Amino acid sequence: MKLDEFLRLNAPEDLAALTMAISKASISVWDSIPFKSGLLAGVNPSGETQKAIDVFSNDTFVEALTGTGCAAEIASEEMEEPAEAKGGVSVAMDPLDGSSNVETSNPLGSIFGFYSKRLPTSGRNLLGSLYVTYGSMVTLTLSFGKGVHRFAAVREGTNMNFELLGVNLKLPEKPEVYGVGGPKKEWIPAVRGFVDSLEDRGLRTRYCGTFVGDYNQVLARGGIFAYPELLGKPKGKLRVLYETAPMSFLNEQAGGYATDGRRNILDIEPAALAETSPAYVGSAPLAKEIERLVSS
Ligand code: AFP
Repeated sequence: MKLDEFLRLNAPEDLAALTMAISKASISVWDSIPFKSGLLAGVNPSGETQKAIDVFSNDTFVEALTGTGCAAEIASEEMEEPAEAKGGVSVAMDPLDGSSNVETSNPLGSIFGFYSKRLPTSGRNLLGSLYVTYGSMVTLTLSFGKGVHRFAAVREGTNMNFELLGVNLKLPEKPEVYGVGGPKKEWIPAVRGFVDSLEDRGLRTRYCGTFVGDYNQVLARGGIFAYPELLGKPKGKLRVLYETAPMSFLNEQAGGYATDGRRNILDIEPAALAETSPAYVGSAPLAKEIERLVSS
């Protein structure tokens, strides 16, 4: 089944239009990576160096989302202020997650959260979320609150279309992999102890340095991804609105749980667009275990 048909049957009209626009724009982004990577083009609001591909991805998605008439505003990791539009859904996005993976051709991704309220707001106001992976395949994994479904881009003549790859994805019961970001020597003690115990339980490290790539492995194999609280960085690195809340929404729909170490990530009320939080996302028993360890 093609993405547009699936959306016609399973999604509200506005979310369907936004998702179709993202799917088309994601192919342009993917196509452009070899041509636009590696060129410096400024600094983003968090002070990180922006590459031309970051700027291109941002602009491509903003234009596509605005064109649907369904977005109320579009907030992005790459923009200081949201782009205002005339529709009803607030969209928060990380247009190119893991851009430091470009040169090495490791996986990249894009993350989108569809919120019913003006931003910033809590993940409890998410209507749906999706992420795209640019890896061995271009995949689009989405949830509108009724399970998690995945599509893969396939070529048909001169077009690329997204075809259904899997429905109602669930985290496997037996966890197999874990990936933890940040410098190991800066992990708080609870995280160090937890990771040692994961090793003792036979889980294997899988870490590619892109949230969506690492989470994608957790969804397929069971386990946990974390960008934890660090000794000098209690709020971690990942942004609540653009990254951790949309992924937590989807992870919950796949039967998992996501915490900042003290509470469900979906309960965080971010005060600013770029607010960050530690994130422990994956199989529910493991995420609840690290929450107990961090909060005790
Ligand atoms: P970049 O977009 O700068 O490559 O950062 C990616 C990211 O935000 C997230 O996708 C990764 O999980 C995390 O950073 C990796 O950070 P570390 O390199 O500190 O482990």
